[in-house]
Amino acid sequence: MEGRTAVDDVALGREAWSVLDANRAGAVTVPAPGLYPHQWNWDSTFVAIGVSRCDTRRAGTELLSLLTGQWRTGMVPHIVFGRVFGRGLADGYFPGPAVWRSGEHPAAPNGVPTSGLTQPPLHALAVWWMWRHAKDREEACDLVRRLYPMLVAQHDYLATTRDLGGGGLAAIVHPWESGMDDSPVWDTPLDAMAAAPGLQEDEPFPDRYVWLAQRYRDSGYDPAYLRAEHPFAVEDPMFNGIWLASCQALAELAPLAGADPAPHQEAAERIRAGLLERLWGGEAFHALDLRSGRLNPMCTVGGFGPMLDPGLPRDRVAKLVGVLESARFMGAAGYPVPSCEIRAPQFDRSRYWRGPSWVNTNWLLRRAAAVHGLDGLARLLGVCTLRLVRQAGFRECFDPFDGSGRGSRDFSWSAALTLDLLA
Ligand code: 2M8
Repeated sequence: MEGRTAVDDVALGREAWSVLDANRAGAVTVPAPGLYPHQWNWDSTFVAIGVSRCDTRRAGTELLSLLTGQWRTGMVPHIVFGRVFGRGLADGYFPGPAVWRSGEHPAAPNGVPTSGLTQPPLHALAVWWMWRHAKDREEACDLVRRLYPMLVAQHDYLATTRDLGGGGLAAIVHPWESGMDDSPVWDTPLDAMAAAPGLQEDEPFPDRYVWLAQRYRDSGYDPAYLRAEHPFAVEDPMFNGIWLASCQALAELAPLAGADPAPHQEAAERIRAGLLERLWGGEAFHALDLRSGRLNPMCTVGGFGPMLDPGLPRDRVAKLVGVLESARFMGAAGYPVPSCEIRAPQFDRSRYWRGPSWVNTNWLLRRAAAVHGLDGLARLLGVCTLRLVRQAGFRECFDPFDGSGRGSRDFSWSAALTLDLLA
């Protein structure tokens, strides 16, 4: 980047490592000890991606420790609770183990309290990233062999229990599962839910979120309940775009584990067909609310997720890039990419997933641009993201107009992905 020197990059890299070390307790790197003092699912995949060029072992232990929370159904929970930073299991974050009650479920791991929801399945792509960039090839191959069956179980769970719409895509059953908790995309299904018995129409966030999680829990985390009754079921383009990319990663990793890549390639094709048939809205991909049967008209950063697929038809890629570069997103933001389109009435430059720019989604879009050979766009996304962290630090998210930091400081995925962007 203009005016920066290799020395500046070395210093930034050192700062990133010191954040990651401060946020680490044993094998686990938490997102931010003050706000999120347990292990979070996709946060750990971003940490693994970021450290993998320098420290294969740390990338592996991060993922292996997350997967100690995997349920026997294959579901990888969105939070794995631990006694870290001198805190108790129930400390520091609500809803904690007493709400999820995973210990009462026969499929949950023994002695490892977890949530009952999942998050975007970036794990196989993270393992592929670790294997692709590892200096110690033997250690990386060994890790792939250990992790492979867990990743297969995770993908099988999504393909069976979560194909609630029957069209080859996985449905999320709670906004927390998207990783983009308060995105305006969830407003409509949440408002529709207000009619459900037991919920007041004016129930505030996060009460509605807890209520929804408790309903699922009270069903015994039952797949049949999810199909027939659960009021929130949405096919999200980012979740499914990430899943598709992870299927492609698993196909490449399968031979290392002595397995056949074909089922993963077929799964990727099924997801691509599902995305194109079900979530394409003419200019971008949109979330499909399975309860109302409607595509959400809102365009958010999640709508670019399917661009992670190198096999996405070129005309769709061109349309997506048109929207991404327009004044709806990058064209009017000093610090891309806003999490919600700027012209939307719900856009809010300082509220988490309702407007601010995030390092993890910028990293995903940079990867998406790279797989389509859009080198200029990929470079721009990398440069702009590094400018954000240089100016404001490793914040959780950033104002897309002036680049000022929002949310937690010294946030793990912002530090980890900076390491990857500097490489
Ligand atoms: C945020 O989500 C948690 C619930 O999972 C919360 O708001 O309390 C999101 O940004 C999510 O993507 C992230 O994984 C989590 C921890 O960083 O925080």
